[in-house]
Amino acid sequence: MKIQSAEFVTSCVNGEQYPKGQLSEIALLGRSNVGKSSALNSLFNRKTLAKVGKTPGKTQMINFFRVALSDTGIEPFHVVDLPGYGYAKVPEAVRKQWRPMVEHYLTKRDTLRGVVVFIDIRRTEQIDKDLVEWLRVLQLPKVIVVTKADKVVSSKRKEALLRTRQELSLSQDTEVLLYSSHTHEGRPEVARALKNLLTEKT
Ligand SMILES: Nc1nc2c(ncn2[C@@H]2O[C@H](COP(=O)(O)OP(=O)(O)OP(=O)(O)O)[C@@H](O)[C@H]2O)c(=O)[nH]1
Ligand SMILES: [Mg+2]
Repeated sequence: MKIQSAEFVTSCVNGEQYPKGQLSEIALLGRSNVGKSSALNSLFNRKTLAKVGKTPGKTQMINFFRVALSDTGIEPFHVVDLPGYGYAKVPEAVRKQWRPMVEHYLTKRDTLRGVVVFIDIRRTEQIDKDLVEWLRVLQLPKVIVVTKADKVVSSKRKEALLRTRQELSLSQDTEVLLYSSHTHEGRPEVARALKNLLTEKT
Protein backbone atom coordinates (compact mmCIF):
# COMPACT_ATOMS: atom_id res chain seq x y z
CA MET A 1 0.00 0.00 0.00
CA LYS A 2 1.62 3.22 -1.14
CA ILE A 3 0.50 6.29 0.78
CA GLN A 4 0.25 9.50 -1.17
CA SER A 5 -0.91 11.55 1.81
CA ALA A 6 -2.29 11.00 5.29
CA GLU A 7 -3.41 13.92 7.38
CA PHE A 8 -5.48 14.79 10.41
CA VAL A 9 -8.83 16.40 9.55
CA THR A 10 -10.77 17.08 12.74
CA SER A 11 -11.84 15.86 16.20
CA CYS A 12 -15.55 15.61 17.01
CA VAL A 13 -17.77 14.81 19.94
CA ASN A 14 -21.10 14.99 18.11
CA GLY A 15 -22.68 14.51 14.71
CA GLU A 16 -22.86 18.17 13.75
CA GLN A 17 -19.09 18.32 13.80
CA TYR A 18 -18.48 15.38 11.45
CA PRO A 19 -16.77 16.40 8.22
CA LYS A 20 -19.13 17.06 5.34
CA GLY A 21 -18.66 15.42 1.97
CA GLN A 22 -18.86 11.95 0.55
CA LEU A 23 -15.50 10.34 1.28
CA SER A 24 -15.87 6.69 2.24
CA GLU A 25 -14.94 5.91 5.82
CA ILE A 26 -13.42 3.11 7.85
CA ALA A 27 -13.59 3.25 11.64
CA LEU A 28 -11.18 1.73 14.15
CA LEU A 29 -12.76 0.17 17.23
CA GLY A 30 -11.40 -1.68 20.21
CA ARG A 31 -10.57 -1.62 23.90
CA SER A 32 -8.65 1.30 25.34
CA ASN A 33 -4.94 0.71 24.99
CA VAL A 34 -5.32 -2.14 22.48
CA GLY A 35 -3.33 -0.14 19.95
CA LYS A 36 -5.82 1.48 17.52
CA SER A 37 -3.99 4.80 17.22
CA SER A 38 -0.64 3.00 16.94
CA ALA A 39 -2.02 0.83 14.15
CA LEU A 40 -3.27 3.89 12.30
CA ASN A 41 0.21 5.44 12.46
CA SER A 42 2.01 2.29 11.43
CA LEU A 43 -0.41 1.37 8.63
CA PHE A 44 -0.11 4.79 7.07
CA ASN A 45 3.60 5.30 7.76
CA ARG A 46 3.19 8.39 9.89
CA LYS A 47 4.73 8.10 13.34
CA THR A 48 2.78 10.90 14.96
CA LEU A 49 -0.45 11.18 12.98
CA ALA A 50 -2.62 9.91 15.84
CA LYS A 51 -1.66 10.38 19.48
CA VAL A 52 -0.63 7.20 21.23
CA GLY A 53 -0.73 6.72 24.99
CA LYS A 54 0.92 4.55 27.60
CA THR A 55 -2.20 4.91 29.73
CA PRO A 56 -5.66 3.87 28.47
CA GLY A 57 -8.08 6.56 27.38
CA LYS A 58 -5.67 8.53 25.22
CA THR A 59 -8.19 9.03 22.41
CA GLN A 60 -11.35 10.62 23.80
CA MET A 61 -12.90 12.15 20.71
CA ILE A 62 -13.77 10.89 17.25
CA ASN A 63 -10.72 11.73 15.17
CA PHE A 64 -10.95 11.88 11.38
CA PHE A 65 -7.95 11.38 9.11
CA ARG A 66 -7.88 11.72 5.35
CA VAL A 67 -5.80 9.21 3.45
CA ALA A 68 -4.97 9.12 -0.25
CA LEU A 69 -3.27 6.07 -1.74
CA SER A 70 -1.14 6.02 -4.84
CA ASP A 71 -2.79 2.76 -5.93
CA THR A 72 -5.20 3.30 -8.74
CA GLY A 73 -8.87 2.58 -8.23
CA ILE A 74 -9.15 3.63 -4.57
CA GLU A 75 -10.53 7.10 -3.99
CA PRO A 76 -9.25 9.13 -1.03
CA PHE A 77 -10.99 8.05 2.17
CA HIS A 78 -11.32 8.81 5.88
CA VAL A 79 -9.95 6.64 8.64
CA VAL A 80 -11.75 7.34 11.89
CA ASP A 81 -9.93 6.68 15.15
CA LEU A 82 -12.57 6.10 17.81
CA PRO A 83 -12.03 6.28 21.56
CA GLY A 84 -11.50 2.94 23.21
CA TYR A 85 -13.90 1.19 25.57
CA GLY A 86 -13.86 -1.00 28.61
CA TYR A 87 -10.96 0.16 30.67
CA ALA A 88 -11.68 0.49 34.39
CA LYS A 89 -8.93 3.06 34.87
CA VAL A 90 -10.50 5.46 32.39
CA PRO A 91 -12.48 8.09 34.35
CA GLU A 92 -16.18 7.35 34.75
CA ALA A 93 -17.18 10.60 33.00
CA VAL A 94 -15.18 9.60 29.91
CA ARG A 95 -16.53 6.05 29.91
CA LYS A 96 -20.11 7.31 30.16
CA GLN A 97 -19.83 9.43 27.07
CA TRP A 98 -18.33 6.61 24.98
CA ARG A 99 -21.50 4.74 24.15
CA PRO A 100 -23.72 7.61 22.93
CA MET A 101 -20.84 9.14 21.01
CA VAL A 102 -19.82 5.92 19.27
CA GLU A 103 -23.39 4.67 18.85
CA HIS A 104 -24.37 7.88 17.10
CA TYR A 105 -21.37 7.61 14.80
CA LEU A 106 -21.90 3.92 13.94
CA THR A 107 -25.62 4.20 13.32
CA LYS A 108 -25.90 7.60 11.63
CA ARG A 109 -22.83 7.95 9.48
CA ASP A 110 -23.89 7.22 5.89
CA THR A 111 -20.36 7.23 4.51
CA LEU A 112 -19.19 4.49 6.92
CA ARG A 113 -18.19 1.45 4.85
CA GLY A 114 -16.92 -0.82 7.59
CA VAL A 115 -15.11 -1.15 10.87
CA VAL A 116 -11.84 -2.66 11.95
CA VAL A 117 -12.09 -4.24 15.40
CA PHE A 118 -8.82 -4.55 17.30
CA ILE A 119 -8.41 -7.39 19.79
CA ASP A 120 -5.34 -7.95 21.96
CA ILE A 121 -3.67 -11.21 20.93
CA ARG A 122 -3.24 -12.16 24.59
CA ARG A 123 -6.89 -12.06 25.58
CA THR A 124 -10.46 -11.50 24.43
CA GLU A 125 -12.64 -9.80 27.03
CA GLN A 126 -16.39 -10.07 27.49
CA ILE A 127 -16.70 -6.47 26.36
CA ASP A 128 -15.02 -7.36 23.05
CA LYS A 129 -17.61 -10.11 22.56
CA ASP A 130 -20.38 -7.62 23.33
CA LEU A 131 -18.99 -5.16 20.80
CA VAL A 132 -18.79 -7.76 18.04
CA GLU A 133 -22.34 -8.85 18.81
CA TRP A 134 -23.50 -5.25 18.60
CA LEU A 135 -21.79 -4.83 15.20
CA ARG A 136 -23.57 -7.97 14.04
CA VAL A 137 -26.91 -6.44 15.02
CA LEU A 138 -26.00 -3.23 13.20
CA GLN A 139 -24.96 -5.34 10.17
CA LEU A 140 -21.78 -3.38 9.71
CA PRO A 141 -19.07 -5.02 7.61
CA LYS A 142 -16.07 -5.76 9.82
CA VAL A 143 -12.56 -7.08 9.87
CA ILE A 144 -10.95 -8.34 13.09
CA VAL A 145 -7.34 -7.38 13.69
CA VAL A 146 -5.60 -9.39 16.40
CA THR A 147 -2.93 -6.94 17.41
CA LYS A 148 0.22 -6.76 19.54
CA ALA A 149 1.18 -10.01 17.81
CA ASP A 150 4.78 -9.35 18.89
CA LYS A 151 3.69 -10.09 22.48
CA VAL A 152 3.26 -13.77 21.62
CA VAL A 153 6.03 -16.02 20.26
CA SER A 154 5.58 -16.57 16.55
CA SER A 155 4.91 -20.32 16.90
CA LYS A 156 1.82 -19.55 19.04
CA ARG A 157 0.29 -16.75 16.96
CA LYS A 158 -1.85 -18.88 14.65
CA GLU A 159 -3.27 -20.66 17.67
CA ALA A 160 -4.11 -17.32 19.31
CA LEU A 161 -5.83 -16.21 16.12
CA LEU A 162 -8.02 -19.32 16.06
CA ARG A 163 -8.83 -18.93 19.76
CA THR A 164 -9.90 -15.31 19.14
CA ARG A 165 -12.08 -16.40 16.24
CA GLN A 166 -13.82 -18.94 18.47
CA GLU A 167 -14.18 -16.61 21.43
CA LEU A 168 -15.89 -14.04 19.24
CA SER A 169 -18.09 -16.71 17.57
CA LEU A 170 -17.21 -15.35 14.15
CA SER A 171 -18.62 -16.78 10.96
CA GLN A 172 -16.16 -18.17 8.43
CA ASP A 173 -16.60 -15.20 6.12
CA THR A 174 -15.31 -12.70 8.72
CA GLU A 175 -11.64 -11.97 8.19
CA VAL A 176 -9.35 -12.28 11.22
CA LEU A 177 -5.80 -10.99 10.74
CA LEU A 178 -2.65 -10.84 12.83
CA TYR A 179 -0.95 -7.49 13.25
CA SER A 180 1.81 -5.74 15.13
CA SER A 181 2.32 -1.99 15.03
CA HIS A 182 5.83 -2.50 16.34
CA THR A 183 7.08 -5.02 13.76
CA HIS A 184 4.56 -4.26 10.97
CA GLU A 185 3.72 -7.96 10.78
CA GLY A 186 0.47 -8.35 8.85
CA ARG A 187 0.57 -4.91 7.26
CA PRO A 188 -0.05 -6.08 3.65
CA GLU A 189 -2.96 -8.27 4.75
CA VAL A 190 -4.58 -5.51 6.82
CA ALA A 191 -4.07 -3.05 3.96
CA ARG A 192 -5.83 -5.43 1.57
CA ALA A 193 -8.71 -5.88 4.03
CA LEU A 194 -9.14 -2.10 4.31
CA LYS A 195 -9.26 -1.78 0.55
CA ASN A 196 -11.87 -4.55 0.41
CA LEU A 197 -14.05 -2.73 2.93
CA LEU A 198 -13.74 0.44 0.86
CA THR A 199 -14.68 -1.20 -2.42
CA GLU A 200 -17.32 -3.68 -1.25
CA LYS A 201 -20.74 -3.02 -2.69
CA THR A 202 -23.35 -2.81 0.03
N1 LIG B 1 4.08 -4.48 21.88
C1 LIG B 1 3.20 -3.74 21.24
N2 LIG B 1 2.70 -2.62 21.82
C2 LIG B 1 1.79 -1.89 21.14
C3 LIG B 1 1.34 -2.25 19.84
N3 LIG B 1 0.41 -1.35 19.44
C4 LIG B 1 0.32 -0.44 20.44
N4 LIG B 1 1.13 -0.75 21.46
C5 LIG B 1 1.31 0.02 22.72
O1 LIG B 1 0.06 0.03 23.40
C6 LIG B 1 -0.16 1.29 24.06
C7 LIG B 1 -1.50 1.88 23.64
O2 LIG B 1 -1.47 2.24 22.26
P1 LIG B 1 -2.56 3.22 21.60
O3 LIG B 1 -2.30 3.12 20.14
O4 LIG B 1 -2.53 4.55 22.23
O5 LIG B 1 -3.91 2.48 21.99
P2 LIG B 1 -5.42 2.91 21.65
O6 LIG B 1 -6.16 1.66 21.32
O7 LIG B 1 -5.44 4.00 20.63
O8 LIG B 1 -5.91 3.44 23.08
P3 LIG B 1 -7.09 4.52 23.43
O9 LIG B 1 -6.80 5.76 22.63
O10 LIG B 1 -6.93 4.69 24.90
O11 LIG B 1 -8.38 3.89 23.07
C8 LIG B 1 1.06 2.16 23.70
O12 LIG B 1 1.98 2.10 24.78
C9 LIG B 1 1.62 1.49 22.46
O13 LIG B 1 3.01 1.68 22.29
C10 LIG B 1 1.88 -3.45 19.24
O14 LIG B 1 1.55 -3.85 18.12
N5 LIG B 1 2.80 -4.14 19.99
MG1 LIG C 1 -6.16 5.89 20.67
